[in-house]
Amino acid sequence: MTDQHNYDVVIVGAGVCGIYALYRMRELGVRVTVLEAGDDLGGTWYWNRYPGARFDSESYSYGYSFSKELLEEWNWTEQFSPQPETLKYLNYVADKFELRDFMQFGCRVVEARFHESPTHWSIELEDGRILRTKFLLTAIGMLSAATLPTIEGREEFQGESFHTYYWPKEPVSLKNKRVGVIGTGATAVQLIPEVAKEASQLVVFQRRPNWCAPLHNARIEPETMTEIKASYDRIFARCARTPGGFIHGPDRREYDDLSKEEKIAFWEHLYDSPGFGKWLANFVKVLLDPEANAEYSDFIADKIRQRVKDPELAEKLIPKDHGFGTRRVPLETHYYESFNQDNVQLVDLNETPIERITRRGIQTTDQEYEFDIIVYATGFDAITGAFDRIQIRGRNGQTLKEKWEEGPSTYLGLQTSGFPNLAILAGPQSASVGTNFPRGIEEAVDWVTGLLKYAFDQNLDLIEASQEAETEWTELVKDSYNMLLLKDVKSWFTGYNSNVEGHDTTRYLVYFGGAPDYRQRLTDIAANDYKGFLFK
Ligand code: NA7
Repeated sequence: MTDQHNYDVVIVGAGVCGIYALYRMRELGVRVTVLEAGDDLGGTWYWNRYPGARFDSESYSYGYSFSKELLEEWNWTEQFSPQPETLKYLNYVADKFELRDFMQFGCRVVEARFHESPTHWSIELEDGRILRTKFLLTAIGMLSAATLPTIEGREEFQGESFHTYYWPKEPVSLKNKRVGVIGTGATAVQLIPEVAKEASQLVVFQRRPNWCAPLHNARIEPETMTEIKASYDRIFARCARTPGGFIHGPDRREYDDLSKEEKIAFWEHLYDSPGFGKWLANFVKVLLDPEANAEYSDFIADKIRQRVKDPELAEKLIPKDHGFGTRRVPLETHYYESFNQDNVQLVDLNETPIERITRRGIQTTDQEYEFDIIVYATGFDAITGAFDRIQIRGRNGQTLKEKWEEGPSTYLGLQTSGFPNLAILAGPQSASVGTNFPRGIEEAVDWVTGLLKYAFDQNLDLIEASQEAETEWTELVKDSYNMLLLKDVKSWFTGYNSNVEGHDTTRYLVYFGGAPDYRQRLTDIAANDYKGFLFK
């Protein structure tokens, strides 16, 4: 084994999280490399190139906060940055901090195996190379394992077809094309209005509608950017106080003390404001209490009815099986208006299910739809999917997939017993996966950096969560769902995915105790000599 293959730390993934983890490891001065399956850095923002892909978080709340110089230099041009600009930003960060030389692209990890005496991980790459590292950090994304529908005949289709995550790098011409889109999640809701502008015919295949609300994107003029730069301290302090790490935090007024008129006036204001406020700046009770939730859902349903001309179609676009905010709320720009266009059609799969994909298009129980392009906006094997795609073997050769078969169990969403020296940055059951992502990952990465420094400083050989601490944390994660209405709704928050075998029961993937609570716990644990971890 040459020195070139030996590291103190290997980071898997060069997305938002991996880039920052590398920055911190470089600061620590350890021998580190990043292994990235893609041909370049960017993760989510490298892969998702579909038209309309952009932040749903305010751009200035999404950038890294660790460098004042970076904050001063970078100019966002839109309130909600589109994918190309975000990718440019991540490249700018990597270049500015000279991180690129420590990244290896086109490196898919197929297996990572823990070895005792001497303690290390061996990492096998698809190209056959084997690397060794003391510590292994995963930054493999929470929505990076795309899932295609298990519909018969997919490979028979003669036109172009792709999952939104793998939207081709080369421009795809939609002009005068007949396009079919399967899915109506946050991705499809961004994509559909863009396709509707170009395609001669767009057919949307909807299984369950979502509660969507307007994004209200706008350009950021240079003077506004100057003001934003002067306010960064306040912006990040605000994000640090809210449960989701966004600038939007819940309205804590007593719901029942307000008149119907007062509530409606507030909701009108939210609906007309940019971003996630309609979901996250709402009254707390809306997400906890069925009646309050129904009132707000009715308000949003009326908005949909006002925006969609055909009343029958409007009803199809209004969710009936879950209330507002109990699944991830897609933010949209003219989504509902797209369905008023003559070239756009909705197929309700509850009425006419898809039977198969054919050579020419999609066959439902009603008819065959012919397409030039089929787009699968069918989502992800969320949060645990990327872990399942690598053979991560801990003590006694057990894989993480086997250990998590019934659902993940972790300590803090950062470590799991039986897999020493593995830090799962922003892993399942962390709060980071439920927050404005960069805010969550900065915290997770900083904390793990502290833990590794502690280990390096004391020449410790091994770090592992105790089984007891893990069991306690996993229970706490389950409890964090208890109060929320979302616990009874099938979504990726609750671990459901109809396209993945076995993902048809509730799995507890997110710590919903809120970012401030999570941060406090991390701080206390570190101050307590990393209570809950075993060291050797
Ligand atoms: P989502 O939110 O998981 O949405 C996937 C969509 O695809 C959703 O509407 C699904 O319907 C639909 N789907 C999935 N499989 C099928 C099959 N087999 N047949 C018909 N329809 C299907 O993924 P997105 O990519 O939109 O968003 C993921 C996250 O990315 C998002 O939350 C943001 O955080 C960014 P269903 O609702 O399951 O009935």
